Amino acid sequence: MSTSGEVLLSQYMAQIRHDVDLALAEVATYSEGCPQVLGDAIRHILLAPGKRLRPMLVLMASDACGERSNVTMASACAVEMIHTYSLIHDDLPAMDDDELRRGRPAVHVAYGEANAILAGDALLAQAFEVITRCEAAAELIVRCLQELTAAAGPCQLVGGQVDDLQAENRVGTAEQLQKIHERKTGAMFRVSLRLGAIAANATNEQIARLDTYGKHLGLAFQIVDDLLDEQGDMQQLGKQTGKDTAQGKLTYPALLGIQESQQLAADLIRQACEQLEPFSETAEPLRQLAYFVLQRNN
Ligand code: GRG
Repeated sequence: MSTSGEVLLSQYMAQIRHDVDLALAEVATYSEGCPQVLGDAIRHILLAPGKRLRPMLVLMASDACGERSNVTMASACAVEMIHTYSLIHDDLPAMDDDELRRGRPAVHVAYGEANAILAGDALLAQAFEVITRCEAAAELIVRCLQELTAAAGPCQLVGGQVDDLQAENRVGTAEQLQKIHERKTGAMFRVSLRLGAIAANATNEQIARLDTYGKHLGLAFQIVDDLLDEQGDMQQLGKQTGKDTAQGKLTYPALLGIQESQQLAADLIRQACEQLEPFSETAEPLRQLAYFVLQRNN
C-alpha cells in the first residue's frame, strides 16, 4: 500500500473509532432507574481507550460488502458491550484477578466486586436491547440476535472461558488450546464480521469468507496476546503482564516457544487475508487490520 493509501486508511480507522466512541457514549447515557454508581462503573470501562477492534470489524465487514445499514452501528456497539462485559468479569478475583484494564483500575477495584458483576450483567443485557431498538426488518433483528446470543453463550464465549480456567496448571495440547481460543476469543471476532456482513445484506459466500477470515484473525490475535503477556510492556498494554506464566495458563509460547508462535500467527494472518481475495478494494481495511493485529504492541 502506498503512503497516501496508509494515510487514508488511518483516517478511515480514526473516523470509525470516533463514530463508535460517540455511539457508545450515547448508549451509556442512562435515564431514571439506573443508579449513578452503575452508570459510572459502566462508563469507567466502556468509554476507556480500548482498541475497538470488534466494532471496527463490524463496520469494515459492512463496508467490504458494499454498504452500512442501521444494523451496522448497533451491532458494532453490541459486540463492544459484550466484549467489555467479558473483560469486567474476567478481571474479577474469582477469574483472572486483574487490577488494571485499559489503563485504568479494573471495575471491581474502582467500584467494588458487586458493582463490577452487575455492570457486566447490565452491559450484556443492554447489548441485545441495542439491537432490538434498530429500525430494521424484524427478521434481520432476530437473525442478528441469534448470531450474537450464540457467540456469547455457553458453547462459545462462556464455554471457552470455563475451559480456559479449568486448564490452569494442567498439561494441555495445542489442539486443546486452539479449541479454547476459538471460543473465548474467536467467537466474538467471527460474530463481529458476520454481523457486519449480514447488516450489509451480504451473500452467503461473502459471510462464509469473512467468517473464516475472523476465525484465523481471532486465533492470531490470541497468539499475539500470549506473546505480549510474556514480552510486552505493561505501560503500553494498559494491563498487567507476565500473568499467564504466574497463573500456570496454557499458552502458545509455553507450548510452542516464542519463534514457532510468531510463525503460526503470521501464517494465520496470511490465511485470513486469502479469504479476502474475491472482495475488491473495499476489503483493504480488513487486510490492513490483519497486519496491525500481527504487529501490535498493545
Ligand atoms: C468472562 C465470559 C467471560 C469471558 C472472558 C475477554 C475474556 C473472556 C478474557 C480476557 C482475557 C484475555 C487475555 C482474553 C484473550 C484476548 C482478549 C479477548 C483480550 C482483550 O481484548 P482486546 O485486546 O481488549 O481487544 P481492548 O481493551 O483493546 O478492547
